[in-house]
Amino acid sequence: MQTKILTLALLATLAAGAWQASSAGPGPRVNAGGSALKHLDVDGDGVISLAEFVDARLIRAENRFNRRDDNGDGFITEDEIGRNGEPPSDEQRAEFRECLEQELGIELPEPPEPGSRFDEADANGDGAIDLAEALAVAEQAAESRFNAIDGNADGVLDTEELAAAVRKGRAVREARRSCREQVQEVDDLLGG
Ligand SMILES: [Ca+2]
Ligand SMILES: [Ca+2]
Ligand SMILES: [Ca+2]
Repeated sequence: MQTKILTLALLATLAAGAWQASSAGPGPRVNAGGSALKHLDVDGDGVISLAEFVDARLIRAENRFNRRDDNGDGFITEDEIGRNGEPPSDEQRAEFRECLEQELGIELPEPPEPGSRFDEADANGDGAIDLAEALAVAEQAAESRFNAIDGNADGVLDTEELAAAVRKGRAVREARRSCREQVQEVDDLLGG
């Protein structure tokens, strides 16, 4: 039993060492999650409250809203959302999804129907999303994200929880990048 615990502790130390070595960049490096804490901990009590988390997310949502609102009329239309080049085909989407599930070793939830997110966000159904509607969606998303990160469910995010979330986020980003490349490679190979 004792040996097992020692081995696990050793493994954890080695893993931490490997992580630090692989992430050593130029200049001093804050621990994973450390800079998130510095940014988000407005009242400086060393943890992130739900309010701190949601506020930060709403500021980002407002900036994103303004970027997307191409003609600056205060509404985002489906047209303005779909302006980021050609959307991936169903086939590409399916390949990407399969690859991601393999890389991350998880089963992803069913993707939403195309357009359903827009319709959900468009609460009053006038065919455009205004800032209040966009912020309502962002607030809900922020709350569920907060709860997902709050591993011990004590209503605040501590440094350990932040570090774990940052590491997981990095792994997901890495998997997405690698899967995008894989899907692209098949396309490049097969042509048009
Ligand atoms: Ca705080
Ligand atoms: Ca607009
Ligand atoms: Ca917590």
